[in-house]
Order: sequence, then structure tokens, then C-alpha cells
Amino acid sequence: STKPVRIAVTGAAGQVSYALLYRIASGEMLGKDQPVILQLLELPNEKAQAALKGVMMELEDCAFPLLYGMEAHSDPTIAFKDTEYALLVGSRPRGPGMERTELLAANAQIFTAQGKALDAVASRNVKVLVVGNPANTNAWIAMQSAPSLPRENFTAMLRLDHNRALSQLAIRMGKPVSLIKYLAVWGNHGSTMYPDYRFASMEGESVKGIINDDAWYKDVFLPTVAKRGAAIIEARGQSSAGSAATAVIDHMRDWVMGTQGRWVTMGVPSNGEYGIPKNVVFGYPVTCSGGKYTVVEGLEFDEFSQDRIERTLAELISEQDAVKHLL
Ligand code: NAX
Repeated sequence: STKPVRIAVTGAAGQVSYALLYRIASGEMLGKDQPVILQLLELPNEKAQAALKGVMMELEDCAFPLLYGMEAHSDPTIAFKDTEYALLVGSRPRGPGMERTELLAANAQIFTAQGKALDAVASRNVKVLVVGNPANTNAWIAMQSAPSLPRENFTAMLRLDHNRALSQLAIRMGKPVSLIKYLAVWGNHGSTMYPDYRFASMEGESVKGIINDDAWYKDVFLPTVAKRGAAIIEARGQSSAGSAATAVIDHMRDWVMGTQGRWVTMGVPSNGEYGIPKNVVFGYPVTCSGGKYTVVEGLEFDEFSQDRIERTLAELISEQDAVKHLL
């Protein structure tokens, strides 16, 4: 269709957004024939708003044919008006000496307000992706704060973890990433996340069988994926931005355009699949088609994977417990 769609992006002057907005405006997310209007949200302070203006000037200077409009906002109830996609990238980073509970509480406040704003003014079909950490719990909070919107439209980003895991497997096998199918990442976007290669295949053969090295899987692969964010900060002096933006594009494009049977990982509110309590926003392998995702069901767990699922669930429950009195 040539009617433009409204896309809200929060944290729009931050570094993930700086890598993301150009790609949305060039059509990488929703296709090369879909015009877009960007509704950008930043903190109201002068510095953030000035930086946002600068980003918008650059976007103008790109003369993107698909970019039909841009707006700068500091109030989510205006920024989210009629938006069909909401990319919630901005969140409160951990400050020096800040406790985990303080951080969770600060973000609970942000995502309660943003959930309410979506509930009040967004398109009734808005598709929401939470990137800002703690992403799963923030998505859960926004969903709880938006009772009139479809629960299943609130998702959290685990795609960066999925992509990191894919690349590590591909490198290990000396094969292109595109040949690997049926990889799953379970649970929380955090150190307990569980990249699971037991079902993965490459050209019809088991990836686990090809690699045939359980010690590598447990002692090298799992920690490499789990600590990749820290390794990037160590090397680059800044956290992942280009790869995070790529994961946003992948997550949204696949959700909207479908995966043609391929598995991808999305953090989605549980309907009880695999014994995860309802509504916990949990990383699951999914397939997408017709603008909807479906959790892959019927997979079996062994003792190791059961333990990993329980650990990542415990982390999510403890995050929820720390904030639920604030909702
Ligand atoms: P930056 O600090 O560069 O940018 C964040 C921006 O958000 C800032 O410009 C800030 O002013 C703005 N902001 C803060 N609170 C806001 C609010 N209430 N409303 C609107 N804007 C607000 O961080 P960046 O590197 O861009 O990362 C953004 C978020 O993504 C962080 O929370 C980060 O932890 C998270 N990440 C999550 C990933 C994932 O896989 N789920 C990977 C990438 C990234 O680290």
C-alpha cells in the first residue's frame, strides 16, 4: 500500500536508534514500497531534544523517498498517537552505584507510562517491540499497563542473542549462517538466556552432530553468547548498537512479512507453553506468518535444558517480583 504507516521510536537520540532510523526510513524494515512516518520520542531535557533535532536533520539530508514525515516528541501520549509500530528503545541505564531494584523501579515507571500511553492513543493493532533493558520485564510492564490492546502484540527483543548464537555456530562449522535452521533461544534477554542448538540443522544434518563437541558447546559457546554484550563494550568502549539495530529490523520484518517456516526467537507473553506461567514475556522459538507469530510447540527437554529453562524463568520471576507492587 502507498498509505504511510506511523512508527514510534523511543530513545530516538540514542546510539541504537542512530543505527536504526536510517534503515527504517530506507525501507529495510517494512519493505521498499511502504512509506513511513517517524514519531520520535526523547526525554524532555534540552540536550536530548537538541540531539534528536540533529538526527532528524540528518534523516532529512538523506532524502529518503519512503520517509513521508517526522515528528519530535517528549510526551508519549502524543508520540504514540495512531502508531502501528512502537519500538521502545529508550530506557533508564544503570547509573553508578545504582542497585538492581532501583534500576527495575525506574524502568517500571517509564514502561507503565508508555504502556498507558499506547493503550490510550496507539492504533488498536499496534505491534510493540521492547529493546530497552530489562527488555522482557519492561515489555511485561507495558503489556500490563495496556489492557485494551492485544496482549500478544507486546514483544521483547531476543533476536540479537539469536543472531549472535547463529554466527558462533556458523563460524565454528565454517559455513554461512543462512544454512542454519531451527535454532532456539529461550528465556530472558540477560545472562541466563539459553541458546539451544539441539534442534538446529544445516543442510538437513544435525548441527550438534556436525560439531560433536559438548564441551565446546557448554564451556565456549554458551558463555560467548551470554557475555557477548560485555565483550563488545570491552572492545569498542560502547555497547552494541549496529548489531542491536539489525536485530530490531530482523524481528519486526519477520513478524510483519513472515519467516516462511524458519524459526526465529522472539520474547512473547507466554500462554503456558512449556510450563512457563501465563504472561511472562519469555524468549521462545517462533515462526511468523500473516502478521502473527506462533510459538513452536512439542519440543522435548533433557535434564540440562530443563535446568537452563528453570534458571532463566527464575530470573524473570524475580524481576517481576521486584516491580509488581509498582504497577
Ligand atoms: P543510549 O543511552 O545511547 O540511548 C538511550 C536513549 O533513550 C537516550 O537518548 C535517552 O535520552 C533516551 N531515553 C531514556 N529514557 C527515555 C524515556 N523515558 N523516553 C524516551 N527516551 C528515553 O542507549 P542505547 O545504546 O541506544 O541502548 C538503548 C537500550 O537498548 C538500552 O536500555 C540498552 O540496554 C538496550 N539494549 C538492548 C538490547 C537487546 O538485545 N534487547 C541490545 C542493545 C541494547 O544494549
